[in-house]
Amino acid sequence: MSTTVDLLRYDWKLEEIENIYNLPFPELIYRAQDIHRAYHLNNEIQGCALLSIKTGGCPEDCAYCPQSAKYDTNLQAERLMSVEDTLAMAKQAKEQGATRFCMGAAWRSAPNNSDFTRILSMVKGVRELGMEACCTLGMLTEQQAQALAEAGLTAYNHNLDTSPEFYGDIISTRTYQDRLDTLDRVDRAGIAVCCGGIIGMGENKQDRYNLLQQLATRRPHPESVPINMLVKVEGTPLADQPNIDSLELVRMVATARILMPASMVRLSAGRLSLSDEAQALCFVAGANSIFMGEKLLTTPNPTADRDSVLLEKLGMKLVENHPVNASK
Ligand code: SAM
Ligand code: DTB
Ligand code: SF4
Repeated sequence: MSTTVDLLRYDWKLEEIENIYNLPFPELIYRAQDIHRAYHLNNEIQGCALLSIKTGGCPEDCAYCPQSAKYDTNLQAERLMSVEDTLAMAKQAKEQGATRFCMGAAWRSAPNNSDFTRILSMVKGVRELGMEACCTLGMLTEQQAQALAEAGLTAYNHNLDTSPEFYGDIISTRTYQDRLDTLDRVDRAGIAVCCGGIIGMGENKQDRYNLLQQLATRRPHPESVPINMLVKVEGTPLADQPNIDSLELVRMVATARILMPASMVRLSAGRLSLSDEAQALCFVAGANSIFMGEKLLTTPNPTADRDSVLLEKLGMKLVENHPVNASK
């Protein structure tokens, strides 16, 4: 794919992003689909499974997150899962058709103790199952990123979530620069970056363009870009946010696809509140990955059965063997 990869751009201007996002809908979808077809098999979706390996009790104050210890969300905090239980879940996910297994921990930053060694064993075990392994553990040091790379980690998820300008309204316990620093360490360790954001937190459109610019001017582009729609959880400061129009989500997906042609665009949290039609539009707009299984980290998600009915109706299928694509 060297010729198409050569066409990737890293100098997107805000005005260009705004113009793409606001194109007449048919034109936007046409352009996104055109680019999607040049870089991906447009009838295939990658299935990723998500497991919360360490739940709740997080010291951060992310306003959207049910796992923050600052909010009373009725969530039972749990210690780090065992390697054995984690790998049993990975095996099950593989049987359901997932090719990537994502392990999430409610940490501000990855610890430097036996828990981290356990994570390395989990990563090795997932890779031995023939799956891609992804982790999201909070901030990482250079050494931790290196150790994860050596254990065979495929990708590290670390979201920028929103624009630099709006970030302080959502999280006060860390800075945007903290996030960028970890992303750079992940890049330098040679691990693929999975980085995206959330819409529906009360951000304005400018914040969405700014987030997209942050992502699309990274070199290389993130290997995968999760687009989450806020899952409103009682007890969090964002519990009463108004619903967003699903067509805004489609615009966000389409714009991400146009700006970052080779990346996987993952239709992430929030699918349970989307109609089949809205999900289908997201796929047409270039989303080519989903989280499978009845639970995200702590909130519900469509079941694998329900997704297979949807994909069947759309004449689409899960990717059988997804090699991490080169987005450099
Ligand atoms: N603690 C680590 C961190 O924040 O990087 C990893 C886990 S954290 C739960 C992973 C991502 O989940 C967040 O960056 C955010 O984008 C997403 N997320 C968390 N709660 C969400 C919600 N209620 N709705 C949508 N996305 C959410
Ligand atoms: C991402 O962007 N979304 C996933 C994954 N990366 C780790 C997490 C969504 C979490 C939704 C809220 C919950 O289930 O706790
Ligand atoms: Fe903690 Fe991550 Fe949730 Fe923020 S998003 S409160 S860092 S688990």
